[in-house]
Amino acid sequence: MNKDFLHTLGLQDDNDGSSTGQTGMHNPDAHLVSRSPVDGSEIGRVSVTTPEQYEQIIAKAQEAFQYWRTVPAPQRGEIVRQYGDALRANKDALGRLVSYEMGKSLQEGWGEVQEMIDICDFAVGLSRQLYGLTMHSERPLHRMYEQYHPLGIVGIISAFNFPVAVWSWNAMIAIVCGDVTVWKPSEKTPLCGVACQNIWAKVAKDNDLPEGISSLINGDYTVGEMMTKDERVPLISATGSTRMGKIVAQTVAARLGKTLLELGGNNAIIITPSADMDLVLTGALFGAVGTCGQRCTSTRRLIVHESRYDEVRDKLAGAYDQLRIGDPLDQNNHVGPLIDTDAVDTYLKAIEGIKNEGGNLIVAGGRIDDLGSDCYVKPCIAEVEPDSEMARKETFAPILYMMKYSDLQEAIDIQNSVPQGLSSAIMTTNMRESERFLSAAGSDCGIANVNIGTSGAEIGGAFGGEKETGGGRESGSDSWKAYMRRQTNTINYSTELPLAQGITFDL
Ligand code: UN1
Repeated sequence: MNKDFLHTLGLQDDNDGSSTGQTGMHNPDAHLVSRSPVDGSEIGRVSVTTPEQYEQIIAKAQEAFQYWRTVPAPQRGEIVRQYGDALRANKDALGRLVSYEMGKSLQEGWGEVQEMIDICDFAVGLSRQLYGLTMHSERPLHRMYEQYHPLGIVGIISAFNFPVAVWSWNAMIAIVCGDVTVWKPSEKTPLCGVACQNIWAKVAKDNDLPEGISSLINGDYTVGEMMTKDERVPLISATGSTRMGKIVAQTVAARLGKTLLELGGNNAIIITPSADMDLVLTGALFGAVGTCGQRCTSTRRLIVHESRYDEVRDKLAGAYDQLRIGDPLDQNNHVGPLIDTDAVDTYLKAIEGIKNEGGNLIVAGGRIDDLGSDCYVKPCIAEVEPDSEMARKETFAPILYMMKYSDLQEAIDIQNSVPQGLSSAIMTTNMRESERFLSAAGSDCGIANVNIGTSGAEIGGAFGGEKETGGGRESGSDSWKAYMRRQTNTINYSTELPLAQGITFDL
């Protein structure tokens, strides 16, 4: 395989990110080994950040913040614009790295870089729109308004499944807001982190910016913990499992820091009697097997009206038979590998769990042995009861649960009965059904779609969900407010000092 993209991104064998000045000295003792799930080979090594290096990085970030917060927001936006251009120039190489290090299809790897470019564009526009409100004071000759100021250092913890885009949703918004960022990428995809940082470092250097506006740290959860416990880091934005999120939330809350959490999903599509079958098939298929079932927004459950159940099941099973599984860099393939062999074990255990609780495998799953690594599996479909214990859990793998309903309220109740609340969808051509699904008594998720699957959210909307998904909102809309502190200002331009609420306090 041609691995020129590693060279393009500055990821030669001896480069572990230290050339960017961000990970400090080479630490010979501790490395993360990046192994491709595509062919099982080692791509490179990245040194683990030591506590001493972490201190240096935080010191540089604090220093950079003193400067960056004083730069006008539109000028900060101009730097993000340049970063977006640098991403355009590197889109092919970075997309290939994402695909090779993480295992998603090349098309999805490029799509992820496109999301980064899009959030840069969004952030550039936003840099002129960090609006606060003006209120009418109840006192004469007083003016009252609010403004948003940057918070400081934003710690970003991201997951392997979107190894570059999710960082950019946080970092690009935080940077136009005047914050500085410290990023701990997933230890499963560290080279994606180094590549993004290398691209940043060049833009920063070209503009004579201080080091420390964007920094990288690497390692396992113990490295993340240095940040979550650190009161110099006012906001931690973490994407990953609910298990991880609960630990991060408690650690950060113990010091009254802020968190923005984007955790597990258990996303369902309700398929109603009037559903358009072509939309159902495309939406459900891409949602369930795209990224090998490793999106937070992957479709995990189909809640199908009894009148359409057999049709959906048979057509979908037919479509699964056509899936080409294999090297994700080969554009003829639809589905690549899972991230690692631990993920394969979790997937196989889940299939055992489904069998144990009496579920029926319509499309059988299992490991595929002859495809280049031990990480390839066959996407499967299981027919289960609506109260299935297995279907309540998020298994980060291509397992799709199908269940029947007879009345829309029942379908909505099933959809809402799981602990997670990220994405949801209804397939219907009946306006009454779709409006009910979107109403306060409908889906309880952060994302609710009509005639679209559960995955593939656009960056322009606020992204995140409720309940065990963690409640955070990233990316578009007014998500930027989480990265700033709001200040209410009241100005008295009279010669009196009237007190609020009509109180008199005469001596
Ligand atoms: C994630 O899986 O963590 O909605 C993010 C989507 C993507 C984002 C997913 N745009 O599928």
